[in-house]
Amino acid sequence: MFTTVSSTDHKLHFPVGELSGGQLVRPYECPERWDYIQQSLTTSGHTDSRSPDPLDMSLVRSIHASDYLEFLECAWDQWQAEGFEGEAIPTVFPARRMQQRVPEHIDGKLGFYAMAIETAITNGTWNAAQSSAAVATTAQKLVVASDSQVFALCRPPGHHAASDLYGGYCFLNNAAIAAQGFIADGAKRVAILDVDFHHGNGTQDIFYNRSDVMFLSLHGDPMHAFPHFLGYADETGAGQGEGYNVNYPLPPGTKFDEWQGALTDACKKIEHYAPDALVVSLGVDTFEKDPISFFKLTSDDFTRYGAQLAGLSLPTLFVMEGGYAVEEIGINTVNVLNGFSAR
Ligand code: 5XA
Ligand code: ZN
Repeated sequence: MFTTVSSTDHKLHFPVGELSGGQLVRPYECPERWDYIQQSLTTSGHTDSRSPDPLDMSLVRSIHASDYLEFLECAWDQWQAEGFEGEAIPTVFPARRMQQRVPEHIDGKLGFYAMAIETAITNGTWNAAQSSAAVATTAQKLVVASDSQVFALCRPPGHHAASDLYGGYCFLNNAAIAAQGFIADGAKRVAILDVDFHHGNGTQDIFYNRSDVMFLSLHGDPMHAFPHFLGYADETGAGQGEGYNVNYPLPPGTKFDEWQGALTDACKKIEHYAPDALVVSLGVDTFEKDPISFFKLTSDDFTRYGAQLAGLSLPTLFVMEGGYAVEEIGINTVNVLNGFSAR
């Protein structure tokens, strides 16, 4: 049985608008996602749950730049101080051949720190982001303490957040902070396996020059899928990190057999790396009915790959990322956990 760490503070972040397909729509990343997952956990017997401990900001600072953290903390107040009445979204960016300076005006700051514009900042965003990171770090400590099966029900998600970038619904990189927590607690090597449909550009960027954290990601080919500008197979790490970044970009329409082929290869690489702990960035937007993705996994496929991950026999922390087919998000998430614990 899994222990779940979660916090109702996720509800503090509930933007009402997302620019999608040229229209302002209700964000796909909505609070009900959390409710559906909680319900499925309860009905399937994963009833052991707990709230997070206070967030260790020094750990967060070892992953995120201090100017970025200050920006996140103050963005909403600065936005309001300008008299703006809507939600804070960026409209201008430091594109090619422009200055990479942090402007004083909030419009400039938003563009400087954003990697995408679907992600609004609102009144409760900073507190919700901190609670999500606290969920991940508390869960990480539980894995260290008991080697038990732990699920961090993080919301907002984290894998698109780089040390100084937000977007793709992410503010603090929960999986990266948890991985750093394992290192701080004595792990020599940690592997992060990202099975969300979207490439975890933030996680890759954070660890790109490091050999103590290996990052492997299965995702929609960025030629055709968000985040478009990172996630290609030729991104293999740099400096000390050369060879410790592995991307598996997969084409539109990918079904489980092909997806599992990539997973099997990733698992072999993880075995060879022999990490002390594994962090799984668990997005279930690989599901065939997901509204913003193009893989074709069925609900049963999630159980299958959960069992395959258990075969690695590693202390494992599951950290929630994306998934927007809200009716099925709970069952698909629980299927991974059930597959993992049944093996
Ligand atoms: O894993 N990332 C996501 O699910 C967010 C994608 C945002 C696309 N605009
Ligand atoms: Zn995703």
